[in-house]
Amino acid sequence: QFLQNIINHPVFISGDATVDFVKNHPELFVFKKSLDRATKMLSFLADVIVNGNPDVKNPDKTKVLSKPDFHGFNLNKPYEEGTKELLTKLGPDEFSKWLRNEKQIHYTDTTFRDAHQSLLATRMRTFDMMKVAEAFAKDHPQTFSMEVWGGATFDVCLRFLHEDPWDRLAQIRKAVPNILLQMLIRGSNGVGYKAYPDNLIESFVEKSWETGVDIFRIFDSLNWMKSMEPCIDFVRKRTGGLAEGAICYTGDILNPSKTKYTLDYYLQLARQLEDAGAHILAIKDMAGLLKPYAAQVLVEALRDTVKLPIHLHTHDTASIQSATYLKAIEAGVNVVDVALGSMSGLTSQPNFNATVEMMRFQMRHREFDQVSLNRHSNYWETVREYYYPFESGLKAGTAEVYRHEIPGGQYSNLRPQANALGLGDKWELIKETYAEVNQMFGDLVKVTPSSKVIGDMALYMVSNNLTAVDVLERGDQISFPESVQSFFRGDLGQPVGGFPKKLQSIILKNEKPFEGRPNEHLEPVDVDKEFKAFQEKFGEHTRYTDFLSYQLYPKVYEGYYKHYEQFGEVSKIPTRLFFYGMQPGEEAIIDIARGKSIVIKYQSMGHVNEDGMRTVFFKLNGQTRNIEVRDKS
Ligand code: 3PY
Ligand code: ZN
Repeated sequence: QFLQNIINHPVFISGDATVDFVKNHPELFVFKKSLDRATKMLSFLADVIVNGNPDVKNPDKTKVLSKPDFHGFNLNKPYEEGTKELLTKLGPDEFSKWLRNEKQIHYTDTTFRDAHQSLLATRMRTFDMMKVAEAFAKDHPQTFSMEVWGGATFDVCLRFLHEDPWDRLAQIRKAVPNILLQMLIRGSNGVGYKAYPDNLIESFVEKSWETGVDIFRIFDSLNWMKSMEPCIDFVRKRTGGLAEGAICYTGDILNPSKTKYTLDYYLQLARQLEDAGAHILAIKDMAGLLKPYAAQVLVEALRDTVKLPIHLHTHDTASIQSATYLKAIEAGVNVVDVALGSMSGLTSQPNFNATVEMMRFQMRHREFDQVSLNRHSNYWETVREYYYPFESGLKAGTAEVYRHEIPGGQYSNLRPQANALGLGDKWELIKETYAEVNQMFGDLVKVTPSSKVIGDMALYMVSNNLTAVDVLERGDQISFPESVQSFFRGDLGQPVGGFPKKLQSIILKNEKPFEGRPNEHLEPVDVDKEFKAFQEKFGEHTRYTDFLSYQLYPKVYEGYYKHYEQFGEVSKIPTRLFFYGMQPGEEAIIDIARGKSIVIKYQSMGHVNEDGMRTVFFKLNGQTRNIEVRDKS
């Protein structure tokens, strides 16, 4: 096989092989088994060449995508100790005390999670992260944490990127051993859109810690303590990590006419989170509604009310959130969430690079190498281009957010959802209706999954030309979206102030709602039995983490598994090729495993035959490979 690889190698054939030929071409050591992997990869590429990536609806054929720039990254330098080592040394309770008393401001970088969830519909691939994860950890060891997992990334990894989210986490952990890694978990809803049995969440938390998560930011989409308490408990009991309890911020505490989500309301929630055992308190401002002066009042009051360190998260949708950070930092906040320059702003987090500069020469400044931050930002600027089909279209900050209150993470998803329903030209009306539905539903805390319920209802009303009056007057003849019925049944818990009763009975018809914990009636998963059944179905090679993915998203996992069987590990394919295929004559070297690469050259594509198939001609490590693909056009 080795000899075959040599004599078929293009460099050898061209007569250009030198004494270093074998040393410089690791692909010569790629043997039969990996050729199977390679064939699967070629099948995927052939499919994208012929049919396009189904996730990219209207690729711009004229678009020129530049190569990412790694200029200046020095991987030979050692890792410096960071917050990860400190947590190991102090343990979670002492770490919490240490953080509370920190004088300099700390930063969490959200580039690997919320930034792309909020700008690019969560599509950022592991491939692009792994190019810079190690460099980031070596260049910025003073970063408090990196948010890299959870939220919508779990679902999107499996469903659209055909990647294993657990592998992503493990790879990042390996590349970032010195900085705390953070995830977002939706309390009893885990990383899904509904409540799961407690023992499943417990096991999920434990495995997440074992795979690499240190900080669990725990929230509930209705600020319901009963959904957050067990999760805080699991982090304390099953991991050595930090439980960060979040209050989701909505409304405006400085608006005297708003009486539901008041300062007192948030202070009481903070006390409850502290009593439940949280190590850190997060203010999760998912829509970017926390204005600068409100932040000052809130942070000062929270510092007086609880002994926990305070971690502030916001979205820059209205474009004034750096002022919010300034006021919050003056008021004593301990950590703020930021994203690297080119992945910041708009529905994402405020700009990391610029926030550091804002604080320079001030008492609470923390030193970061600006040149290095910019270098990392420039890398992402180029890479972001590859994801242009997933951009939300928002071009400037918008104060409209104070009216519709759409969370940043939902904004970039709602628009493609609207387009898919043929409602692209009704975007203004959809945002208006979103605000209207929020009022109809009693002014909710809106964040996944409660925000999805409002979004679903708004899309439903717009596509059916319904107004709020229609819903109230003719609702008994309307069959509402499943997520809306489920919400009014109490499946997501109880909203602040309860459900609007009249609307609830219209939506539920004769069904009786319940008021307990949503997962109270769910049977615990019989893990031994179910894992065995899972392995019988999917094979003994599957892991416990696969089983957890399946438990959370059965259909999505099945889709992922089938894709994997057919196309193998597509996460290794460079992003441009993954989304847009290859051009005739183009050659690519792909690392399919550690130290193993293959050379792929796409040559040409044949005509479609009477069975609707096309042959795609490649060279794989210099040898001709023909792949048959069904033309779906
Ligand atoms: C999520 O739950 O995915 C969020 O990002 C909420 O803000
Ligand atoms: Zn967010």
